Amino acid sequence: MRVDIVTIFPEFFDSPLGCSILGRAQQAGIVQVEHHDLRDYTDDAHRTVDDSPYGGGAGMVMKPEPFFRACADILGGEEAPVVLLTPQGEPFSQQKAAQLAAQERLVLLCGHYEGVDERVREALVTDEISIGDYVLSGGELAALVVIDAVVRLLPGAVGNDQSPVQESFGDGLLEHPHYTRPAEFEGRAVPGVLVEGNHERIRRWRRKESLRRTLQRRPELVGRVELSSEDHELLKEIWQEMSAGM
Ligand code: 6GU
Repeated sequence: MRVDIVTIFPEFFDSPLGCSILGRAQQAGIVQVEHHDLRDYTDDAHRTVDDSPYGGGAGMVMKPEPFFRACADILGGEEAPVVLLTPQGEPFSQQKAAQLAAQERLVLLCGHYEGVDERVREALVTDEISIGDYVLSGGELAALVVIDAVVRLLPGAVGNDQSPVQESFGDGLLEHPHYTRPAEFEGRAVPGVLVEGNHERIRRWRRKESLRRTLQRRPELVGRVELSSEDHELLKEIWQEMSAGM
């Protein structure tokens, strides 16, 4: 996969793209991430990327021409999703990450100031993404979040090919609790079922704790997953334990 980022802060990306899974995935040739300085696509001596809004008011609006030139240069007639990172976008999700991970190329446009000229949205952008209901000073951090979530789904990016599906949201539920050695730490013991080594009991315990955690922290997610008959049994047990104050 190839990802092109268009930004007014290209330096922003050097360090995060160099470490961890993102760094290794690039080294391994699984993904190529390039960033482009939007100011390189201006045509005035001041390299102007913004201007005052038509109709007046506070704040500045990002000009359309540099974005159009940047995309024409980057894509050279090729088709690819062009994603604008903006708080007005569709809420980012694991499902959206999986959809983007299936693409050969992605172009990410980082918005700033009060916004981006609407014609960029109309004629250039195919997808608008927000990473949550809070305001960031620019789309750069959001672009990094999207890239991280997408790249780790690419085959070979995460050491164990199974782990991306097993974890939280891969199956729509939050993860069960995890433990490692020691078996007892400061008076807190690891649940016996995990130590005993009965794999069927361990599987059932994990599923139940995954359901319990999701029910407690993100109840709205439980309604969105397909529940098996075992899940219904486990939910009944959890409900009875909760009623009994356990
Ligand atoms: Cl994508 N951009 C900005 N500026 N703020 C945000 C965001 C994006 N997602 C959440 N807040």
